[in-house]
Amino acid sequence: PHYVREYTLVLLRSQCGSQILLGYKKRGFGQGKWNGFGGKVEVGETPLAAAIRELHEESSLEVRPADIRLAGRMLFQFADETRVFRVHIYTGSRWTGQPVESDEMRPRWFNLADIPFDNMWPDDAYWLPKVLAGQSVIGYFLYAADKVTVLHHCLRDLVEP
Ligand code: 6U4
Ligand code: NA
Ligand code: NA
Repeated sequence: PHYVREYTLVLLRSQCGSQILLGYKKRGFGQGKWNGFGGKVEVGETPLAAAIRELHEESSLEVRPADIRLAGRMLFQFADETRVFRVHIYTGSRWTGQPVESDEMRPRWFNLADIPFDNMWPDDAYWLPKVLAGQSVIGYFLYAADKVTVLHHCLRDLVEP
């Protein structure tokens, strides 16, 4: 049987909008890739609270709940695994503090024209441009066991009531 695990992912935009903050994942799942900041939602925790906590643990930055918005909810699966990743994606452009390297992540600002898609999860190339354009998305990606090949995907605009 398949089981769902809840995760978060935070993508911060510079105030002028021309850059995004990514982290180089130094260990664990997605090691060696650039990604937003995030991790597992803990028992009894809301996805929003988890997103704020993980951003702080991995980058030292602090954001207020009112300063990040839901930008997407995605399901990711691998053909050879029973685990389903349900990832709640948030964006924001207000925070306090300076990004600091952690055990898990090395933060770096990227110009929107220079996002390192070749060193990111391949699904990011599908949905991140939409999120950066201000859309919210909902989608599903099924990867082959190689964790590179996208076998199936479905991506739609998300409208929350
Ligand atoms: P620990 O706490 O060490 O067990 P770990 O297994 O390292 O956790 P963690 O906490 O870094 O995983 O969480 C995985 C992160 O990867 C979350 O921010 C969600 C994100 N993620 C998972 N699948 C993704 C995908 N296909 N595309 C993407 N981000 C993904 O852009
Ligand atoms: Na993490
Ligand atoms: Na984690």
